Amino acid sequence: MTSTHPHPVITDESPSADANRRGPSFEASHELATGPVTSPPRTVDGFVREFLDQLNFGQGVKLSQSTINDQYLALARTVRSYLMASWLETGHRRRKNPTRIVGYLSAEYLLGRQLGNNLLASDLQGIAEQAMEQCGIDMAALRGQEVEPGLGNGGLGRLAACFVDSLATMDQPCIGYGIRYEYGIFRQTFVEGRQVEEPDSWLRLGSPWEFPHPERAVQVGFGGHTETSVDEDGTEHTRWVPAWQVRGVPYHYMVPGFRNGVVNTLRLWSAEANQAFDLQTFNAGDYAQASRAEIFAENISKVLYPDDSTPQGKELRLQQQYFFVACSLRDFIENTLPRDVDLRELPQRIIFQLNDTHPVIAVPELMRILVDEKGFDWDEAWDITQQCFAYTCHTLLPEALEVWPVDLLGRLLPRHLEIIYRINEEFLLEVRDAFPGDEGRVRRMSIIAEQPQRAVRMAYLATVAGAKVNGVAELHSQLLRDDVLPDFHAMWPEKFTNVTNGITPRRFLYLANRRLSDLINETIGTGWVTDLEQLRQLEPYADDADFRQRFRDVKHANKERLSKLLRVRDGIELSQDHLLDVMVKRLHEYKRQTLKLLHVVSVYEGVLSGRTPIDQVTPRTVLFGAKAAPGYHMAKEIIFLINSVAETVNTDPVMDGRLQVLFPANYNVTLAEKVIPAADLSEQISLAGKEASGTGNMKFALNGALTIGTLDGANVEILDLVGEDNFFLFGMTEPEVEELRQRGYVPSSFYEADPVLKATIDLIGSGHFTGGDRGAVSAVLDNLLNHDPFMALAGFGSYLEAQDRVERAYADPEAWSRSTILNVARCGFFSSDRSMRDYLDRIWLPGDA
Ligand code: 26V
Repeated sequence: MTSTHPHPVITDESPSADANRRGPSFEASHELATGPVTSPPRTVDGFVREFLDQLNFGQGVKLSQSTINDQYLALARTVRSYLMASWLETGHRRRKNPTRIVGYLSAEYLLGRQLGNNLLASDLQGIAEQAMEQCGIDMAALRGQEVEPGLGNGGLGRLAACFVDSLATMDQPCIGYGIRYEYGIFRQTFVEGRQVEEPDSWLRLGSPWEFPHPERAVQVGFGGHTETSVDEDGTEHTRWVPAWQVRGVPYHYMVPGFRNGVVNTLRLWSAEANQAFDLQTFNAGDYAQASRAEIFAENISKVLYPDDSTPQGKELRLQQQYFFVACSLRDFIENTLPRDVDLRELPQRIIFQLNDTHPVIAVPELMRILVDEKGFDWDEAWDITQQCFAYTCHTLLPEALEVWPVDLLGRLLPRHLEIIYRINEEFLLEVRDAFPGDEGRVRRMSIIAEQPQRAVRMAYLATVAGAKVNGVAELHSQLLRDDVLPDFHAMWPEKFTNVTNGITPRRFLYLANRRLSDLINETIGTGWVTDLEQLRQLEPYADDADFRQRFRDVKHANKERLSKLLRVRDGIELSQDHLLDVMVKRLHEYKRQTLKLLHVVSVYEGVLSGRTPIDQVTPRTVLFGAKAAPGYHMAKEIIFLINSVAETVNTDPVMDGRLQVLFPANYNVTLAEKVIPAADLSEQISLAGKEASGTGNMKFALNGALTIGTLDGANVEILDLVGEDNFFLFGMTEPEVEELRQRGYVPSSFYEADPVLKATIDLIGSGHFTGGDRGAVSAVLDNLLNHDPFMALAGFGSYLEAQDRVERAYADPEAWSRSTILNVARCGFFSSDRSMRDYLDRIWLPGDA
């Protein structure tokens, strides 16, 4: 290793072997240790008592002296104590009846706030509210005190959070494994229209939902070398001698099922040094060197990488990946499995689901454990390993597929690199066997890329090792088979499957949209909460004028709620009687926020130039929410352009307030829960063939927004279910996109051919939105006119035409309401409960049904 690493410290400072063993004979002989744990009484008085105890004995304050933060922490701990009995009972039940459990391996969990969800799951909302009232406390203020754990970037991390919610609700055993980042996704602010990132110190005011278990810490090695020896039978044995070790401390989080007495566990790992500092070095006066090991270790779980989609090949990121999977495998094999289990039975006990390639280093790690540590021969170990993993791919962008340069990997994990080479060797023999004489294919399929530098292709490793490989929407899975991994599909067609993503109806309908839930409950009962297809029963009500009115009232009230929030949060005024047109998602060129912006500017330009009389403009508010990866220059320029356009359009009297552009900073789960229920129109306008699935699209449809979208990702399936009359479809299909690219796409020809597009771009280029400064927007415009990799200019015409259809439809409130109701009624398929059912049937427990 280079000098960035601490000097080697190999200590075995892990807790004494006994520290994580269960307590002594006490357990066997005392009722108290084995009997059921009882929850506080489920009454308002019982809740108040527990709350005051938590305040007095947990926080050490009296109610009269307590701050809002004290009260929030005490309330959270109160809810926790109600869930505790179920948590312990679930663990106990699972240990008694061992089945194959799901080990969900994900570098990200974008959980969102916990308080509301845990109150909902435990059915304590009513009691808690009355209890707080009795104490004279404003419950809304306490809810507002919680900082959401933003331990993810976007769709992939939020999906993991929805999946663990569904598994608990379905009483399926699952441990979610991940990283307890000290800093989650950055907090976004705007300074003069430009994104500025601030650290997300989510732990600063306390973290009442987590349970640290230092006594269950595990050791993780890094660096060093391997040693090979030959035993008396002539068998070779290899041993990894790491150069240094880091301690992984698990933090447990409750994952409660919806009112079913089940609480699963999310186990997030935090990295610590084995010793705070080297006392001898410290005493010798080299203070910096003395704490090197500590700094190295603690850096590992310090911060979430804020890029989604462009891997930077950074060493720290590989350290994070190995750190959390090494901890998780060790934890499962040594501390979760009963001692007496024969590891040949491992596939009957666990299936590790690889959430994208981030945890794929778990594959050679399991091989290393089985072969080097447990003495299995290679073939048997490989047979076991192949049954223990399945891989989900979440992207279509070639640049998003992770590869690790072999020099980096070999330096950090020398034994793992050897194992990967051997896996590859044997795999390529198989390829040669299946396709004799086809060396081109062998080169294409090799896990090791040779160009531009020798590197391990993690998606290939995952595909070779996994029992199954899945995409996240029908179209995506098809493109995975045809374009991303075609050689692998040719070799193992049965390995490939699809599981369309889903979202949890608990958080994204029940919790986020209480008004709509109440209306639905009143109309069809509450079964939908755990069986979302029951929403179908709403279909006939689309023709009921009274119901439609109530549906509109809900939307109106949700807009009012959002408007209040934005006023306080951002000082923004949201017009109540506008069509609310929303595009919220990570900022990425393929998602085409610029296309949305071109539409906005074209409306404005139409009025400015006199082409459109102002009274013909549909009053509309366009709301953007998006974070850009800090190193993604073009994305940041687009953010600046959106803010510039917003400032000009919002204040130009010529628009008479009919067009508003809002861009509240720091879009996150908490804001999503307020924005989505208020939206009329959902923008899902990625270039076909680029968005793997999308899950925001599902959340909007389920909350009664209509979609304007392309035939991409899960839009295809939404359109299929809701019907063409209830969806604003536009743009090229994926094959049409390919065809245009083949023909040679010249964006400027679209600019020249379409006078509206030309006027729109010219207005931006004139510096109209940037105080006359043409240079300030040139990067975005040059890119559009000369490259436009995601064909925004080619999509402009059909997009504008679709927006016209939107406005005509919106002008008829009854027909619009009918469509929104049908969207809600027909989107039950997108429950993450259904996704989990599909994973169980097709991947985790096939043949079990
Ligand atoms: C990639 C990387 C690359 C290295 C730096 C950190 C990092 C973090 C995340 C990712 C994954 C990007 C892939 C992703 O988020 N895909 C999204 O997954 C959603 C859930 O399946 C899906 O709905 C979105 O369409 C897809 O873009």
